[in-house]
Amino acid sequence: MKKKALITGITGQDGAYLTELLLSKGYEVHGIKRRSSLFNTDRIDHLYQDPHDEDQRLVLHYGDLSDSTNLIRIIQQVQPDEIYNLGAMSHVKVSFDTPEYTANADGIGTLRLLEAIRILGLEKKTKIYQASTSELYGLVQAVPQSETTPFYPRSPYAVAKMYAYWITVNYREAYGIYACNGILFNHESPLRGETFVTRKITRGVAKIAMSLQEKLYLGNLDAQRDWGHAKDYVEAMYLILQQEVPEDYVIATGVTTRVREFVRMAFAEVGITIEFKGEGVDEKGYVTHCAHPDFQLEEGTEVVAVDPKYFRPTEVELLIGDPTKSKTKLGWEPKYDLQGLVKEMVAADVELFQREKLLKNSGYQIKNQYE
Ligand code: NDP
Ligand code: GDR
Repeated sequence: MKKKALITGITGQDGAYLTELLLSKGYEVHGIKRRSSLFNTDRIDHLYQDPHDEDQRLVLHYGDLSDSTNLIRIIQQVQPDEIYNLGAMSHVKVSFDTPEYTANADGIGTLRLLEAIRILGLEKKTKIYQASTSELYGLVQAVPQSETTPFYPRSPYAVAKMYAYWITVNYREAYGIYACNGILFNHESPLRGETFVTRKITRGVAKIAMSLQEKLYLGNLDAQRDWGHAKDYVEAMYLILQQEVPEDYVIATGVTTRVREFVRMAFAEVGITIEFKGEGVDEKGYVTHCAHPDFQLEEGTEVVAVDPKYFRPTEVELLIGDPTKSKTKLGWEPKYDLQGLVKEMVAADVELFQREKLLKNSGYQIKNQYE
């Protein structure tokens, strides 16, 4: 019998990679997508199957984590063996603007799924993975952060995810549901949303190199993150649901890097060396050398500046995970390092903007997009 998985957040970065992985393992994959006024399935369109095909392996359902009746109906219809709850308002800065919605989708949304399992009597059949986050650690209590490090959330997003974390643990203990938290540290890819810092940087670098943008404005350049590749991290999600006993796991690389260093590495990928000068809001990045034959940037050109509008009311300064448990118990090991990740992301954005540049050179108007 084919296993069935239901993925919330299937249209997101992780949803797309996880769908590919589960399809490759022979699963029938069901996903919940939100109605939107524009197409929002860009990341999974390559996996699209004509709904008239007989052997339907990828099925999308309209739904929302804020709608219990919808979730109950979909779960009743699908009868999934595994649910991966990846759906969330996942942007930390935006959660300060939409705190109530974030609590509803990211916190109560998890409760709605767990209750659906209970209401439908699926406690013994359906396993559930909760997309927990290193943001739970927030204000540094100890490093590296492991499964036993205390939480101190620093944003409405992290507080909502803290509720989701504990309600997952509680339903496991109270009702015997196979329910687990993956406490995942930041993971990126060419599919990363454009407003998260790594993708904003790789897009900015590609556009600056191709003279489509002059400057990259960023917030806190000192923040330190433990960045991995989303492809590696969806493997861990899958493994977490394949164990004998349901448990919670930290998924991280164990290496931390400042935002400033990520910027430097991304520019280096297009042959541009930059140097930072100044402090705080006055810090700027200047070109010191441009070695790429196709990109012409003069020495001394200011390409990075700080804009305080990207600062957060409360910041998470340092994240560095301890993946010992996932390595020993799950046998999980990341295949990518940061250098490989940066290389892949910059190459993908250079390719993307080469197409844009071609259009511009042919007289087409290029759209502005707001970050
Ligand atoms: P994305 O922002 O790329 O994707 C989020 C997904 O959730 C999208 O499919 C989005 O739909 C969907 N969604 C948003 N709100 C709702 C809602 N109310 N009901 C149903 N679906 C909704 O996130 P990632 O793929 O990067 O992350 C996946 C999960 O993992 C998230 O829960 C995130 O918080 C968590 N996480 C991510 C980490 C990371 O570094 N990437 C690290 C740790 C945890 P739409 O496409 O329509 O917007
Ligand atoms: P984060 O990711 O908040 O860690 O949440 P993000 O990439 O948004 O920020 C990382 C760090 O970079 C600093 N920063 C900027 N961030 C953004 N977005 N834009 C900027 O211009 C900028 N300049 C500096 C931030 O202040 C921060 O310190 C991500 C999300 O995927 C969450 O859903 C997930 O739970 C965590 O990772 C783990």
